[in-house]
Amino acid sequence: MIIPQFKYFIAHFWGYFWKIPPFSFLYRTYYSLRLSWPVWFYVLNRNARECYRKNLPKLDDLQERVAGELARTGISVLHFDDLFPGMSFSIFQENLQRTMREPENQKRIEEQKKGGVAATKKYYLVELWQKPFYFDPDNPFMRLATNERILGVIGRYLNMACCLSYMNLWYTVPMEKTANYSQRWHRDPDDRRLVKMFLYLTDVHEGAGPFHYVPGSHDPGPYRRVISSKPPYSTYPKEGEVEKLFSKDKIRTCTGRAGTIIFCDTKGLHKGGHATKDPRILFNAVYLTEGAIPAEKKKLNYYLNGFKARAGSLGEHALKWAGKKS
Ligand SMILES: O=C(O)CCC(=O)C(=O)O
Ligand SMILES: [Fe+2]
Repeated sequence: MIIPQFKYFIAHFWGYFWKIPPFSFLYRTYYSLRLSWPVWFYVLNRNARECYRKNLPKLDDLQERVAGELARTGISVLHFDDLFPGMSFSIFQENLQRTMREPENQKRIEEQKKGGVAATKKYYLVELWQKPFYFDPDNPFMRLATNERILGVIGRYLNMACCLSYMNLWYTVPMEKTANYSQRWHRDPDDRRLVKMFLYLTDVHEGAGPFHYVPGSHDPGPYRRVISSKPPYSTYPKEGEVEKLFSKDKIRTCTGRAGTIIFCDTKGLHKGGHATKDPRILFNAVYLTEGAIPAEKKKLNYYLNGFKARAGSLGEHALKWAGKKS
C-alpha cells in the first residue's frame, strides 16, 4: 500500500521540482539541446538514419504525394482503398466489432457515457485495448501499423527509420462539455518530428469530433514558431488564440468517411475528438524517432505475442520498443 503512494509522491515531487528556477532553466536547456537539429538528427538518430539508408523504400506516385504533403504542410489525408487497392477494409471493422463486444469494453463505454470515469483524465475517451495488449501474428491493425508502404512514407518524411511507440483503438464518447486536453489546440511534446496515423473506423462529420490541424505549423513549416513548443511540456494556447492568428481557410478540418487515413506531424498545432453528437472510433498509431524524449518512450502499450517483422526491415526497426510476451 505504502509503495504505490510513495511512487506517486516521488513522481509529483519531480514534476514540481523541475519547474522551480534554476532547475527549470537546466531542465529546459537539456531538452532544447536534445532536440536541437545536430544532436537530434546526427547523434541520437544516427542508427535510425543508417537503417533507413539500408532499406531505402521505392515509393509509388501516391506515396510520394503523401510524403511530399507531409513535408510541406505536416498533414496528408487519403483513403485506405487508395493506399491499399484490392485489400479489404472490412477486416478492420470486424476486428473492431469483436473488441467492442467484450464485456469490459461495453462496461467502460457505458461508464464514460454516464459522465466519465473519475480516474481518467480524458474522460471523453475509451481506449479499447487495455495495457498490456498482446498482438498475435494475424492482427490486422498490427500488420497495418508495420506495413512497409506506410513505413516507407513515414521514413521518407523523417529521413530515418521510425519506432512505433503507441497504438490503440479510440472510442470517443459524445458529450456537450467544453473542450479539454487534446480536444483543445496544442502541440505534442514527444519529439522534434513525429508522425501519427489516424484511421477512421466510423464516418466522422462535424458532430463526431474530427481532427483539426494548422498546415505549416510543423517543424519544417513556416508557422513552426507561432505558439512555439516548449518540450518536454505540451503547449496549450489560450482558448480562441489559434482562431485569432489563423483564419478559417488556414485551418484544416478532417471530416471523412470510414477508411480515411490521416498522416500528421502532431508537433504542429492540432486538436480533435470533441464529439458532441456521435461517437468517433479510430485506430491510432504513433511513430517517434529514437531521439524522442525519454518519458514518451516509456508510454509503450503494446506487446508482441508471436508477431514478427522481416529481419533487417523498417518494420523490425519500428517494433524496436515493443514489449515481448515472457
Ligand atoms: O483526438 C484527436 O483527434 C487528437 C488527438 C491528439 O491530440 C493526439 O493524438 O495527439
Ligand atoms: Fe495531440
